[in-house]
Parts: sequence; structure tokens; C-alpha cells
Amino acid sequence: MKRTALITGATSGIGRATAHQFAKHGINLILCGRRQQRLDSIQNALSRETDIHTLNFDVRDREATLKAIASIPSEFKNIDILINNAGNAHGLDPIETGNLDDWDAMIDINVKGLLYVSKAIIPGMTKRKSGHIINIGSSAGKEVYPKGNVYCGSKHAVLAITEGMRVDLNPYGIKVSAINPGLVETEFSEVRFKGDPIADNVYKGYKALQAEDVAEVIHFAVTRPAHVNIADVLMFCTAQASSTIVKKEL
Ligand code: NDP
Ligand code: 8X3
Repeated sequence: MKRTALITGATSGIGRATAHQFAKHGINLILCGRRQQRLDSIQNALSRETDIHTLNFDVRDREATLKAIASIPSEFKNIDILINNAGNAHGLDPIETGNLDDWDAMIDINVKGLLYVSKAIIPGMTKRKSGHIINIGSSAGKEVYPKGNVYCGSKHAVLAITEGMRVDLNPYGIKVSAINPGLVETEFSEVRFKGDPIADNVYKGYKALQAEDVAEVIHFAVTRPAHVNIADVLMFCTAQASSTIVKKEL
């Protein structure tokens, strides 16, 4: 029986690579994001490999999130795998000059958005007494780096929520995992630096993780036997030793 996965943030980076990886292995997909054209083109590209449904909503909007998930057609309704991936950093400023809109965005998307999506999907999993939730955290959820303040706080929250989910959903046999990457070359820095060319330098001088590297680990986690849960993964590129130590050759 084919499994069904819902992936948030499937229009780019880690989410899109995970969609490709899952499609290759015949997992049905519900792909979520705000950029409809991207959703359409990914659906076109992958529909030869698996069944795809797309949902366009902003995870910050509680009503829109619940409504979108309630609208999922019956053939996709039994969601076996939830990949809570939508998220970004917004800005890189010391706390004393941080921007309130950036703080709202990071808390509302990375933390509250993850909760809204989970709230809509968990009841189906508890009813069926099965499921797997993977939250995409970050190395920023395990350590705090200069100017990372609120982004790091949002990812520490993701890690705490992941652990809370694992505890509370344990009686239902639901797996809960956190995959925590370090630097991954995606649109992440374009978003963080709002189009400033400084973003071009973030991945220069070393080979950062690629979205596909993370997608492979996510796929590994969802293909373990029923008795195995990959609870928590921290993954770096070889050049990275911690949030602040990256060996660059420039
Ligand atoms: P990208 O910017 O490439 O992708 C972010 C995805 O999130 C997009 O698909 C975007 O879709 C979606 N998204 C953003 N805001 C919203 C929103 N308000 N509502 C719905 N969807 C939204 O970044 P990554 O792939 O790198 O990031 C994915 C996750 O990985 C994030 O949680 C990030 O924090 C985490 N991460 C990234 C690392 C990195 O170095 N790149 C390292 C560690 C963790 P759309 O714009 O279409 O809505
Ligand atoms: C993204 C990686 O180091 O920019 O979570 O925080 S980092």
C-alpha cells in the first residue's frame, strides 16, 4: 500500500528535494507552499512518478491552514508522513537592533505555523494509531550564534516541541523525529538577507550541504522498520564543525 506524505515548504530547497526523493520511491504527495507556479511545475515534473495534490496556503494564517488541510480529497486524506519544513530566517541583526517584523515572521512561520499544520494532521494519526512526523529543526536549535537570537530561539522551540510531540504521541505509536541540518545551500540566505548580494557569499569557499543530502536523510528516517524511530539527527557539511566554525578556502 502506497503511503501519503504532506510536505510544507515544498516549493524550494529541502522541501522540494524531499518531494523529488519521495516521488522517486512512490510515496503519494501533498505539496504545500505559497507560490502556485512552483507548486504547478513540481506537480507536472513528479506526476509521472506518483500521485500529487497541491495546497496553497500561508502557514501563518491559522484559518487558511486548517481550511486547506480540511479540503484534502479523500484519496489523500490518510496522511502517513508529515514533513514540517516550511520556515526561514528573516534578518541577521543583534538583538538591540532587531526588526519586529522579522521576529514576527520567524516565530509565526517556524513555530506557530508548524503547530497549526500539526494540529490539523495529528487527529488522523491518533485515530489510525500510526504516523510519522518529521520536524525540520536546525543546528541553530542546538546552539546559539551571534545575531542568530530569534531564529535560534525559533529552532530551539522546534526541538522542544518535537520532544513534546514524541512524548505525548507515544501512546499512539506515532513516530516523531527532528532533522537538524547546518548550512544548506538553498534559497534560505536569499530570504534571510532579503535579496542583498551578501547572500551570494554565504556558501562560497566550501561545499555546503545540498538540499538533496538532507532529503536523503529524511527518506532514510521514513523507511526504517516499524520498531525504529530516528529521533534526532544533527548533520553538517564536512567543512562545518559548529554554527560559527566553517573551514573556507577563499
Ligand atoms: P528555502 O527558502 O529554500 O525554502 C523555504 C520553504 O518554506 C519554501 O518552500 C517556502 O515556500 C516555504 N515557506 C516560507 N514561508 C512560508 C509561509 N509563511 N507559509 C508557507 N510556506 C512558507 O529554505 P530551506 O529549504 O533551506 O528551508 C527549509 C527549512 O529548513 C526551514 O525550516 C529552515 O529553517 C530549515 N533549515 C535550513 C537550513 C539552511 O541552511 N538552508 C539549515 C537548517 C535548517 P513559499 O515561499 O512558496 O511559501
Ligand atoms: C540554518 C542554518 O547556520 O544559518 O538553520 O542557522 S544557520
